Amino acid sequence: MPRKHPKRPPGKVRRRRPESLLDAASWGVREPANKDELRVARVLVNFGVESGVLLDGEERRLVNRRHIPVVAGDYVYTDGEVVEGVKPRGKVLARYAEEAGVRLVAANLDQVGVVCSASLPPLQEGFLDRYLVYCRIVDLPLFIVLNKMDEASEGVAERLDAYRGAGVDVYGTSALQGTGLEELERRLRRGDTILSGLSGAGKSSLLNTLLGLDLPVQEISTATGKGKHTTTTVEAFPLGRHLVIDSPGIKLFGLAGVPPEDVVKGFPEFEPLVEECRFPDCRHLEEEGCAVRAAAEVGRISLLRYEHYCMLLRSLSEKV
Ligand SMILES: Nc1nc2c(ncn2[C@@H]2O[C@H](COP(=O)(O)OP(=O)(O)OP(=O)(O)O)[C@@H](O)[C@H]2O)c(=O)[nH]1
Ligand SMILES: [Mg+2]
Ligand SMILES: [Zn+2]
Repeated sequence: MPRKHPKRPPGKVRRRRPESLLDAASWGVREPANKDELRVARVLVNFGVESGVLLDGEERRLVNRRHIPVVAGDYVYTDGEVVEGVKPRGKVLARYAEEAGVRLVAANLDQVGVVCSASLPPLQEGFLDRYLVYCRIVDLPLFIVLNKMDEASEGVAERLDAYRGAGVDVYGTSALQGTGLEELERRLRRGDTILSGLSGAGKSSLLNTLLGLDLPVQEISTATGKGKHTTTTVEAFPLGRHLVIDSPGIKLFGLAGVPPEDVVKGFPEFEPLVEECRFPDCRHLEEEGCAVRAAAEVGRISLLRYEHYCMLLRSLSEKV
């Protein structure tokens, strides 16, 4: 029986959501005064009223408190029945959506796997670029999974060469035929990983094949070529000593609160060129003598990525 938990102290306002992606990690972190008397559990999934957790190696449910926000991957303090507080988080994945604002997705991550489709939904480089900017800023290693290789459209794998050039590992897989999964599994065993990306790319299908799960999957829409947002909760599954986390597909990775001058961190292939720019404070937009722009124009670096850089920098600069 879930224990009735005490009401919040009077006058305590509901915690405001963070406004910047970069503030999301500390959202609702609260260490109880009696933490030394409590046990620590790892959150696998937040069901709302309760959380599914790992406590001493066993899967259990704990009652959530409304004012203590928890996400998959959180370490929480508990008396064995109720979540009493959240431990300070390590690296997190947060996202921004116009309707919902900044959302904390999962916590205490070692890496992010962005799952893309080699067929439908179509590959969107701009989407990858945004993930890369966020992950480089928070220092979370990112890798790309190019799934549905069994029906790959022509030239799609080569479009990822720009990312390989930027030091990003790419894994070609087919959840349907089971190819490329050993390499992917080796990568997942390196640390706690979240799989993220567009709806319909095959995140849940990959975990079903890899871990023998029965997560719901749904065909993409024949009318739009897009996924149907089948997965609605962020849920972690143990894989060896680590967790692998399935998450709902997203439409756009917004970069709310990212300082414009940090955008360049998502474009490490610019780095060796920057010192050739005429002006030391070159932002690599229209400045004269910009070596980055010159390299993009002659194809030494990806023109598409350079254009995305300019777009991102302009859009973030306008907001401040
Ligand atoms: N041909 C092919 N189809 C695949 C593969 N992996 C997944 N699919 C199909 O793609 C569709 C979407 O798969 P899901 O696993 O639901 O995709 P998801 O990324 O979890 O989608 P959301 O939960 O909406 O974010 C399903 O019809 C799958 O059968 C693959 O490797 N090859
Ligand atoms: Mg899914
Ligand atoms: Zn420049």
